[in-house]
Amino acid sequence: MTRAVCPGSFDPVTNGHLDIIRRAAAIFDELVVATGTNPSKSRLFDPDERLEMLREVCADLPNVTVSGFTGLIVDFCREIGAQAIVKGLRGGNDYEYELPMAQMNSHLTGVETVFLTTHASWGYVSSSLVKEVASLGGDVSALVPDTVHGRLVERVAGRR
Ligand code: COD
Repeated sequence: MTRAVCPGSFDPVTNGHLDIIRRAAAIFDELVVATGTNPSKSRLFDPDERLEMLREVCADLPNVTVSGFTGLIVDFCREIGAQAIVKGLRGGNDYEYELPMAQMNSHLTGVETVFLTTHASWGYVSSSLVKEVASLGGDVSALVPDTVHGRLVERVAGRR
């Protein structure tokens, strides 16, 4: 049985993330979507809210579970017996950022990183840009799942 982890901040989960999750779920027997915290990024939703949104949008995927993690992603993979980490690539910047992490994770425990290229529709979508546009009143409804859009609009309105 193959088990993989799809880690990210998911602050919030976008249609780009969800596309990667769905495609990875079609490849591996089990997929664990794992929310961590990236200290270099500012946070809009707290960890429990991010988990709740992920659970809502992954509810129709029977081989996907959602979990939080702290510490090293390789330790989480070892803890749950995952053989691979799945990441999405939108372009050269993602590759430059992800390559050393994949190599470091391989060095630490031998875990493989599998890269899926973004779908053409979502290559420009990031959580950071979605948050920025929404906070300035722009329409991001086509870029995030409906349930996320509702929460996002509410959250940024509360901060204006
Ligand atoms: N299309 C395709 N892929 C996408 C899209 C899109 N539109 N948007 C994002 N992605 C991909 C990203 O490239 C990334 O692979 C993944 O989705 C998650 O993205 P984010 O932005 O939600 O998450 P990050 O990059 O902030 O998450 C970073 C982690 C928390 C996963 C990382 O920091 C981590 O592993 N931390 C644990 C500590 C650790 O082990 N550190 C040592 C690493 S060597």
